[in-house]
Amino acid sequence: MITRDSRVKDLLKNPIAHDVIGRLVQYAGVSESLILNPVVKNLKLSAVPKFAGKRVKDADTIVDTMIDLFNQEGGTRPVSPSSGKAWWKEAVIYQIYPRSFMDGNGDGVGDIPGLVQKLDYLHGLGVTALWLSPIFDSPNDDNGYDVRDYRAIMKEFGTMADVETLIKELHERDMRLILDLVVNHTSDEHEWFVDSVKNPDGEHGDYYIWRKTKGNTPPNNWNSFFSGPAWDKVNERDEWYLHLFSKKQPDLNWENENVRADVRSIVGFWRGKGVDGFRLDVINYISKTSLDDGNETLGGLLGFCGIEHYFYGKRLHEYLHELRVGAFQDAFTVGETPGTGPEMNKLLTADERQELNTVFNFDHLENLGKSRFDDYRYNLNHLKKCFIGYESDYADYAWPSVFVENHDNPRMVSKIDAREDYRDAIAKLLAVLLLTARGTVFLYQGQELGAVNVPFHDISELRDIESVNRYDTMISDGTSEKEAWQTVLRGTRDHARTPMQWDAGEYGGFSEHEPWIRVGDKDECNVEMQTRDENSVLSAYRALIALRKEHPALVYGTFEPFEANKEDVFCYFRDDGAERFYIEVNLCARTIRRPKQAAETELLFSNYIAQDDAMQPYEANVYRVEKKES
Ligand code: TEU
Ligand code: CA
Repeated sequence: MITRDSRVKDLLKNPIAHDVIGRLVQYAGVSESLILNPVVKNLKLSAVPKFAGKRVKDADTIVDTMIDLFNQEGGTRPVSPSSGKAWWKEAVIYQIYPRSFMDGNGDGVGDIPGLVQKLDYLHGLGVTALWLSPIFDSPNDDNGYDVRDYRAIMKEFGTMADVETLIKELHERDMRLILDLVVNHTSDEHEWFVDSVKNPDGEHGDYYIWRKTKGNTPPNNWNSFFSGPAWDKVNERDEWYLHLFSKKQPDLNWENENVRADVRSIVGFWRGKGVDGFRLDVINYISKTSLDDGNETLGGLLGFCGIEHYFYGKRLHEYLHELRVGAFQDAFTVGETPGTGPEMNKLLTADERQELNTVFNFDHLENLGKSRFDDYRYNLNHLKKCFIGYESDYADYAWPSVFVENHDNPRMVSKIDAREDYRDAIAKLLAVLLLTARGTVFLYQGQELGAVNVPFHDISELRDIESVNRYDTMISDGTSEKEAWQTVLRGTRDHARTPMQWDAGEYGGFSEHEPWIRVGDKDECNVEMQTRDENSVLSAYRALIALRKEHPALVYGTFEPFEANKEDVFCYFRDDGAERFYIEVNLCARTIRRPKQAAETELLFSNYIAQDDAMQPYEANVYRVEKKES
């Protein structure tokens, strides 16, 4: 038990505290050496506020909130190692943003029949499952992440019959379907919310998080992730409701057991249709420990106020276990869990606890203390450090998910090095790291072509609510148009949301009609071109996926870093006893010395044609290691 009498160094022994400190280093750019400083280490927690002095005026509340958070797992037993094979551990899952994948009916918006036309392409690529960003009926304030009806299909995407066809066609190809379930919040047009507004004492009166206040100030100081306060007032009820995302995305009240029963019934409905798994949107936010004010210092560091009250809420594990036992059962689940750390993730995914199968950790997406809106060049040594963390001991207890792209992030190739000369090598380097990783692999549409960021001209070309709100807020706060635009352009989620580039046609082969969002560099980068080229990024992905499927060592084998302390190279072995592989990657744009490795090897894949003593910029190789006959 941690109390105000505990010392800072005791915190390092508490797994939850350890995670929280890791979060501060990753997201707030707090220096590790500050915490490890001998004077700080020996401070009693009660002395921290005084030590922090006037700079952190609310240090007392941080200390108390954190003590509660750390003690949350006070009596929790450590988890045992996880083992055993499963289809989802071996899966190469391809994420589709349905609005932008393929337009089947020529209205400029992607749809399910369009996707069905492309199943042979996906099967040929070798991916074994598809995750579809939300396809449910929605007013599209956040492109489907605001659900109006969980049992109906978004009109623009097609019909229930189309989805049934998709499931059948996938299963015939031995592929699986994973749906995106958004149940931290609904749309404000969902019938539950409409009824909740009208009938505070009715069946749905308590389905959302409503609070009264005196006057015109919101119930607390929390921020929405899409700018502005996380509360909005409804005059009809004379109350405020919580929305961590847009005001058209009210948060559900999970403390109400009818809400939880309804969510279980939605899961049952889709399992009945043959869906194989679920990606659970911001699932770690569902339990709100309290509605107290967020700590302003923490809020300032993290960019959003209030997170400490819901990113790892008191009842999170209870809700997830209830869902697993009562609804998911053997369906696959991957939780989107922004902000949790490795020890928390072990508790969320350990086999014996029956909560989730795996979670997305985001630490590797940005360098320490950086956000996607910052102006900086990504250093791949950080990715190495994170991947070593995920794939080593952690993976003995909690099966990782590995990915570098999704619909919420600019393209990874652009983040690392925007120079066209290196595009091909970096795209293939990422393919090597993912497809030889110990974890479930997630690819995002277009990644298999080496897609890069889109040179949008101005705010009128962007569609994403996050970008548009952020831009407007910056302008109204007095930022110049130029600076606001450059910031939003760096981080906009729309880089990943432009149409899939099938060929060099006017709209990239995506549609006959002008698409809902502009197209990227389809003349230089498209499926048709890369299919013909055996050295293309697409061909590399195909080869590496096939390699992974052929060799279980690349999935289940041990992960053994080699020369881990050397900067700018990332080398490791994968070994399942039967076979051994060696992976060797140059993480920088310089030619570097090739690390010496004694075993005899056979080269299976390289992103360069010829090899010599030095490693070329971003060179990445996969070798089979000759096993000595014993
Ligand atoms: O994202 C949750 C999330 O925390 C972020 O990655 C988010 O995209 C945002 O940029 C925070 O600054 C999930 C979905 O993946 C995202 O598309 C949705 O907009 C969001 O939840 C709300 O449902
Ligand atoms: Ca369409």
